[in-house]
Amino acid sequence: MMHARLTSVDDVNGPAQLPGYVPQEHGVGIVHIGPGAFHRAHQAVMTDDALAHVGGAWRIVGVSLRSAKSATELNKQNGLYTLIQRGPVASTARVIAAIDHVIASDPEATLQMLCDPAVRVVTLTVTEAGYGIERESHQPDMNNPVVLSDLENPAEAVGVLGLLVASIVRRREAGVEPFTILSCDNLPTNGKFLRDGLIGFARSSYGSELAKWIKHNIACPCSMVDRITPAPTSDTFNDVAHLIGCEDKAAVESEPFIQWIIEDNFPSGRPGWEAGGALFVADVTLYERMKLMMLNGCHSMLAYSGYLAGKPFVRDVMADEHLSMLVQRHFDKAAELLQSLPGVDYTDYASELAERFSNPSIAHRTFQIASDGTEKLPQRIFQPAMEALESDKDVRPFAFATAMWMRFCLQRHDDGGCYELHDPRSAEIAQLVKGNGHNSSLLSDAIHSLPDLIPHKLRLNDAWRESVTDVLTIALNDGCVAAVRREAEMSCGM
Ligand code: CS2
Repeated sequence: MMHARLTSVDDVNGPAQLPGYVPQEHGVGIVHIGPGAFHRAHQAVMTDDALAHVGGAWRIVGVSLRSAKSATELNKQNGLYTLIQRGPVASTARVIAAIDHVIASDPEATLQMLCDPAVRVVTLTVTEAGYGIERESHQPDMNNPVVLSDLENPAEAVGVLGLLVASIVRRREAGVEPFTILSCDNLPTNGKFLRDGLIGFARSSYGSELAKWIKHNIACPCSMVDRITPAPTSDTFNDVAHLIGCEDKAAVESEPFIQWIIEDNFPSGRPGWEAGGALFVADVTLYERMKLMMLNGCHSMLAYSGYLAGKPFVRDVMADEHLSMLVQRHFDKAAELLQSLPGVDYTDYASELAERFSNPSIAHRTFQIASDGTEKLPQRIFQPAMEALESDKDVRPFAFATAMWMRFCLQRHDDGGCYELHDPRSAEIAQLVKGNGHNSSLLSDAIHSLPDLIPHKLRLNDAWRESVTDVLTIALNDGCVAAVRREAEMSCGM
């Protein structure tokens, strides 16, 4: 059956929830960089709730710096799209109207939008790799070609740091009040990371006076975001067509759970995101650590081990006797490293995570989570591993995750079938593992030698190295299913 395309809420003739406000009655107040599936399932939804319940001029203009896909799909639909929230038993559909339009790969139009006095908040979901900031130093990454060219020619910037700093300069020159910049990526102290990167970029490109001005005038609160959002598939689009009675190529799907914990520091105002459930706190650090180390850390562990053990989806991992034990072990050992957080019980948090991961209606691919390991593992696995070593706690779960990632870097299954490594450092990794893939010590040495990745303390620690090699030996000799089984039996006292 052919459906009309969603271009107005009047097109919807199925059981979908419609926006509780008239979009045209609200002006734009937010520029969001990176309007992909996660943004559409998270910040845009909370903004939709804020517009419906609190109001204000807070609609969003999306900026896509890489691909034109979201602009093409959303602009055809006047920014409207459907979100399916898939619960274990029933799914609900909801049409979101918070996005006004999307600008794609157009730095000048982006700058103009960023300089609009109506824009008071800039939000970002550009992934761990997208900032162009070095993780250790928090300084602009000089190995990143976009950062380098933006530094040489800041007036023609095309990257995240360059565009933000250029717009700060233009606004300041025009006497326009500064905006607040809110990072929504899974990085520790994401606001501070971004702020340091902006100050470093400003110092190198425009001089120390601007750097100082940014330091005193631009707020970059930290935030922790959480919602499991599988990449949309043809099932998403078919289900949406059925639920709303028209075609929607910008649709996304997610679990029902949503969480946003935000440092309350918005000198130029903000939407009433509380209406969507956002929690404003003075310090986000402990929430961030909890989520990164328990949810994301465990996700990475189960993505590598699960994918290699033949489990395409997270729900399959949770249905497996041995893998689910390793998931529980990971939660327990990560939780042991966390300081207590008033009002939060880490045991309850772990049970809730296990339930979310087991949701049978969510087809979250282990392969999707396995992408960008070199960007994700430092905060999810290596940092907790260092803390475990320092406090004499169990380092084994983190060594297991690391070994399975190293095994994953070989880009082949036990039966010889191949897959691609999606990682910004895939070429370097491929070079390092060449000829070393059949020997656990050689493979471990090769990947440990990747510059600026695994911290020195771990690289030089014998217990850590032995654990990694031990897991790799079984995985290479007996296969990944055997490595998972042995790990579960060994560490869970089976
Ligand atoms: C996942 C996250 O793909 C990944 O690396 O761990 O996207 C995870 O699903 C979200 O952070 C959940 O909020």
